[in-house]
Amino acid sequence: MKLVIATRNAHKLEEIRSIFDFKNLEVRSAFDFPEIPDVVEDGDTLEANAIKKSVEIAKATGCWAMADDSGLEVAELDGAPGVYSARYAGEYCSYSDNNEKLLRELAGKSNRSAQFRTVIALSDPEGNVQTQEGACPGKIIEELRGTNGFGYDPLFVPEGYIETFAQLSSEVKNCISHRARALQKAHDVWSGIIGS
Ligand code: ITT
Repeated sequence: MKLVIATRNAHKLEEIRSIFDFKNLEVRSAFDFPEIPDVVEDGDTLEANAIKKSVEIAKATGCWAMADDSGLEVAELDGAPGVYSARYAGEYCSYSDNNEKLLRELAGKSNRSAQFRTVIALSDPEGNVQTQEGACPGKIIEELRGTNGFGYDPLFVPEGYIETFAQLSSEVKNCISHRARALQKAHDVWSGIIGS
């Protein structure tokens, strides 16, 4: 059985492949299907976008497809950037533009609580889809620290740690992260379908 990981984010792909044991599945990613156009992520929720990405890629490739939609939810900002995490500072912004905007929005605020949340969707080639979710609570610090990981990792300190995700090793991040928690649930529930 072939399964496509429906992402064009190389960091995310690496994390998913390190966390999830796909056993003897033939695993591909969206990078292996350059002819398929990017999925437009216009849903209002992480769940809607994860479902859209997995269903569109499953139908276009004729394979099972797994998609991850993730976001950073900051309490003081009423859950922003949330579903808009990738484009927080504008349509073609960089990770560093997003981090600078987040620091500006939180300047002078004492409540720095936040969580990362991931929804994983799994679709069969006909578009029958299921989801699992995981979250990782923590806080946003006042300056960038560390170079590992991607996105908002240099600003996020997970609960129970003093280092940011970008200072922690990938082994630690991949044990405790939002993505790890969603994929652990996915593995428990879907091991009869994929992996196991
Ligand atoms: P695909 O849709 O192709 O999978 P993407 O980068 O657009 O890739 P998302 O929409 O799920 O992925 O992610 C939104 C943004 O949230 C992403 O660009 C990062 O800025 C941030 N993000 C997601 N997961 C993260 C993580 O584990 N650590 C830090 N930032 C993360």
